[in-house]
Amino acid sequence: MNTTKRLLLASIFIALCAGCSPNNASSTATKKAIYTVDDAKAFLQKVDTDVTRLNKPASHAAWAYATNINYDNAQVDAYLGEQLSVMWAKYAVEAAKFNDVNVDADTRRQLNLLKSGLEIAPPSDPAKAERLATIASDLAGMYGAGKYCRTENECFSLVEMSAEMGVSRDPALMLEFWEGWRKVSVPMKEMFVEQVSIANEGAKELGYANTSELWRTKYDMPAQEFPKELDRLWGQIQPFYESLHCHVRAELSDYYGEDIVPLDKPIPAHLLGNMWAQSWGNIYDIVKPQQEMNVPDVTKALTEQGYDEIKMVKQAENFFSSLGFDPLPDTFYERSMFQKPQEREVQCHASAWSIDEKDDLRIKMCIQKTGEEFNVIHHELGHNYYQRAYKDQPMLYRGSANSGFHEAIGDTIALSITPTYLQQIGLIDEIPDESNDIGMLLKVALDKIAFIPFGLLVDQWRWQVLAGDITPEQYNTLWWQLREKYQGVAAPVTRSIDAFDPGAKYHVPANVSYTRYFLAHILQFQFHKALCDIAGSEEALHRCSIYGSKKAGEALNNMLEMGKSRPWQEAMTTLTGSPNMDASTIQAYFAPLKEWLDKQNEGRNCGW
Ligand code: X8Z
Ligand code: ZN
Repeated sequence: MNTTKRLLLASIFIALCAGCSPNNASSTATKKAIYTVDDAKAFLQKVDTDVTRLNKPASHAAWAYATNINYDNAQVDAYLGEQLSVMWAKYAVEAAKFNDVNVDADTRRQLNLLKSGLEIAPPSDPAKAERLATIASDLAGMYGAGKYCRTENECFSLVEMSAEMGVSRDPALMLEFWEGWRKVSVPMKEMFVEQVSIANEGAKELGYANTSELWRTKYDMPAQEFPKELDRLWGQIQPFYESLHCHVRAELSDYYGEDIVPLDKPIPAHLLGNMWAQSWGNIYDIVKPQQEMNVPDVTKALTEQGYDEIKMVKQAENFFSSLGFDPLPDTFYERSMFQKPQEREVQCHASAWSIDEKDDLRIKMCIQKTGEEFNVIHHELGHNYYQRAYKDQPMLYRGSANSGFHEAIGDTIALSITPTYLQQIGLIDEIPDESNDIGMLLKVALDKIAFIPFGLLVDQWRWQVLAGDITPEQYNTLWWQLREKYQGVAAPVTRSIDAFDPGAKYHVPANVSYTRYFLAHILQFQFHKALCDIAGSEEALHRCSIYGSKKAGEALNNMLEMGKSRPWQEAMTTLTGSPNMDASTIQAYFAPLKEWLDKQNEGRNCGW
């Protein structure tokens, strides 16, 4: 997440002049003669200055609230978030006056980015805009401060329950936490419904049918083409996912018994080592090959080597430095939040910030000393290095080529955390030979391939919700239909009529689109391959680490510096030589594992 996060928040007081509406054809016609190319450029300059100026205090307020959830910080966060999104919406509507001016391609791109830049658009009715801002702030606070209380005196935070879901093998405890966490989202539903309705008014004022269309319009292709592109990519992955699912279900059934994991049904969602069943690396020990495999246990290594939170972050920074990126500023270490403070509520969901869009970079995490979190640190730093690389672009280009790119950079680097790299930095003693590769590939697939259908379905749900295609009564049912359809997982217990399970996933109350992660999981393999080629690696893709390659670093930086100044297809070409997103690199990366899985699955009943 980057600073545009501020623009998710809603707003107040938008003074629309009659005739500025993009839907008002006659007034546009009368005005087209008066506006020139220079006017458009001057307008964009003013937008840049005004938004940049307001973004800074709004970011400080958002940071203060996210790292200290209380009533006062919520007021300031909501107020400044509202000011910023109202300003943006006003300019986005005003940009329509240049619709018929024959501007150059660059100016047109900025005008288009301005129009589609908001996630949640405030309507011009000040009361509604204010309400939207309050809802956004309240939902964020409810998620961040959310707890499950077993008894009056025994409560658990999400961090505590997530940690337990990763290591527990006790179905009753996992079920308790699974259900417990989902109580937090029940009271969110009413506000969420209200938010959808107000945001759709705002989207209409910008000229979109609804917020769903606004969200699908951000990908340098027609909004109706984008879902087809996702279907195509999912089609490339699906057979592999189904093989993985088949193996995992069979092993879980062996472990817990067929009464808990039936062999012809979706997998119960509380048994996969993760609160949302979105990545499954934590159950590697249950599903691993029978043959002994030496797969580095990074969690164990970190503990044995006495790594604390700061050392984990410094080690991740060191990877970027080895590629030739400048060190992070001292203020990064002074101002970041690496640990959950005891005395106050914070939003623990990991995020990366560029507060002043210059050098004030920070991350906010409640770091756990695990291999999984070591990866998340790389993920977050990827955001920070991207933010720094595009900081000199005009405001409207300060972002990633498409949302998936921002999420893919740190993950790309983390794909280089291979046994060879771990040995180089002293975390393990010896590099396992190739006979251990299946184990290693399985571990990566449990994290990355298992994630892909989840990455897809969250917005399949949201697009329908935001388009108003389904009623609030159908929200939870649709959620579980999609969970079953794409992931082959099911709720372990019947969901009550008031359940709002999507709200128990951070990005729903926070209004962060989720397609970004689906795309990132495809892009990161393409980026990894391109960088390995540039680094001159002769290893198999899953053994390649670009650690220390200045050439790879330079190639990566060339793409990062572009920000969103060009269509993402061009950024893609800059690094990979091809303008297309494509999952065939994933197929190549995991080819030996697919073969192994298919052998394991012989004679098994697959599918759900
Ligand atoms: O939200 C995140 C990052 C912050 S942008 C930690 N991720 C998604 C999630 O946790 O659900 C990374 C992978 C998917
Ligand atoms: Zn991220």
